[in-house]
This record gives sequence, structure tokens and C-alpha cells, in this order.
Amino acid sequence: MTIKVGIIGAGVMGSDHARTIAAAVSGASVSAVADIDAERAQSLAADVGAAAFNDPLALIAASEVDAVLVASHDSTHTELVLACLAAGKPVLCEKPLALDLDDCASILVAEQATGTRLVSVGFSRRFDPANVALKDALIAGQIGRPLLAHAVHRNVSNSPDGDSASTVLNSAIHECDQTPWLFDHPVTEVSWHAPASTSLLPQRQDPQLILLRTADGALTTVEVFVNAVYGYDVRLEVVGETGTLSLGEPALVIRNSDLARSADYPADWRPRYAAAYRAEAQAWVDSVASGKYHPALASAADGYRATAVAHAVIASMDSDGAVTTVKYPHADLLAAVEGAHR
Ligand code: ISE
Repeated sequence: MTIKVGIIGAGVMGSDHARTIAAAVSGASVSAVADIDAERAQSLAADVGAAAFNDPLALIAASEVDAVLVASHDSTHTELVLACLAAGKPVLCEKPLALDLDDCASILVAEQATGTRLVSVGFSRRFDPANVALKDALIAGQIGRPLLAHAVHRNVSNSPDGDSASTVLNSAIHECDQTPWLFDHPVTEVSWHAPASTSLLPQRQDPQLILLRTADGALTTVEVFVNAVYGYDVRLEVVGETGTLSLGEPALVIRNSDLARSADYPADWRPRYAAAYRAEAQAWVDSVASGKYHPALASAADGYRATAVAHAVIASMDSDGAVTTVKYPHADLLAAVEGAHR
């Protein structure tokens, strides 16, 4: 059985996912590509042997599409995920699930109405081999009880037209998901802080420092710096009662030459997370084929929670860094959805 995947969005991530699924995921093919830019859709579709669509809703409805991967602009996610649910088709939506909490809730309601679990969210770090090994070591008790973590998230340059809130909703959203995933406790309280800001990205605060407290009391510091220039650099260290765990440096080659020791950084996230994207797509395709939700995939409820944390961070940003409680206003809905899927 081959799952025919339709990809919406032929930009950086849509193209990467399409090529990964076409070349490296078993049991799947890319049957359709849609983009508002017809040429871009045509060119990616030709590369992966798919049909090109201009209208994403037509792609969702198409008989040659069994499952949909949404990698279009963040602001389009809600409408497209809801259309997939209305069509009864499984959907893997890039993060964030939606920019607004009510939109996330409307997705949860629509998914609940289908009586099955059709929505997955592209929190790919859950599939990164290093992140997974770190979490396994934590669960195995290798450093005792975790007390705090330091996360660093630096891009070379990213969405130059975005504002400070978009840094949180588009980039730090990874740590908004990674932190509760790692500690297995929800984020309860946050604060946002502004160091001196780079002159290279004048319309937004860059870098930002975010503190996330989880219900177990652990505190995570997150530096998110979207115009760090020198390389794509993501780090994580967890400090426990008896030791620390950190991600290894991702460089595969260390160069010794000219009296120097050096290694290359990737220019963006694609090389750093290639294995994670492949494993995530494989898990998703397997879950679609088997009709059984893969436990490592982030669910719509996970997507909801990450957006809730991001909004608390933005509320702190808007109130000079005040410590802000994270609100999960649709708690009953979350409980109902998760209870039904247990
Ligand atoms: C991008 O969408 C990603 O998912 C990357 O992992 C992240 O580093 C980047 O900041 C986001 O814009």
C-alpha cells in the first residue's frame, strides 16, 4: 500500500518534505503539490513526479491525495487543517498548528467530531535522534531529578519582515513544545526578557531571552536569536541533581589546518534536522497506513499547548517581562480529546 501525499506549500519546508518523502520514506509517494505561486508548484511537482495545483482546497479534495502535509504560511494553517478534517483526510501540519488559541481549539473540536485522530503537528525535534537520546537518558535517571535546562536557538537570518511576536510563534514555538515534552510536565509560568538588540534586524527585538517554568518546578532558559549571522546553532543542556546532559555538537567533521581547529555550521535547519524530518515523515506515513496514531507524533492537543505557551510569552513581552501564568482556557476540551484517544 502506498500513501499518496499532497503537499501544500512549495517553499523551503514544503520542498524539503516533498523531496524527503519522495526519496527516503517507504510506503509513500508525493502525488500532488499546491502553491499560490503556480511556477513554484509546477517546478516542485515536476521534481517529485506529482501533479501541480494552484488551489490548496482542490488538492485536499483530489482523489489522488490520501493524506496532506501543510507547509504553507503559518496564517493559512487553520483553514487548511479544517478542510482536511472536513474531507476526513489525515494531515501533518507544520508548526505552529495555528497562530491563535481559538483556532487551535476549533481544530480540536473538528478533529473530535471525526471520532479519530487525524491531525499531527510538525514538532520535528521529537524525532531528532540526539533529542530523543537525551530524553531517554533523563527518563533512565542518569542525572537524577532535572532542575533546569538551557536552550539556545540561533538562525543565520530568518523572516526579515517579522516582528518580535513572530520570533516566538515561529521559532521559539519549538522550545514551547520541546520543554514540556522533555520534562513530561506542562509549562505553567513564563517570562520574557530583552537583551541589547542587534542593529541588523531593526524592527524586532533580537535576541530574546525567555524563561519557561514547568509544573515540576524546573526552569528552562531559552535564548532565541533569529539573525545570529554566523550559523544555524541549536543547543540544549539539562542540569540535574547528579549531572548534566547536553546535545553533542552536530558537526560531523572537525578540521585541523592553518594552526586552527574548526567545524562548519549549517546555514539553516534543514541539514541539522534532516534525520528528524525523515523519521517524522516515516512515522506519519506509517500511522496513516496502519490507522494507528504513532505515539511520537505531536498531536493537535500538543499543538494547542505550544501556542498557549507562546501567547503567554508574548503577553509577558507586552508587559515588560512580567512573570505570566500560562492559560489553557480550553482545558475541558483538551481533557476530552486526550481521554478519548487514550
Ligand atoms: C523554522 O520554521 C524552523 O522550524 C526552524 O527549526 C527554526 O530554527 C526557525 O527559527 C523557524 O523559522
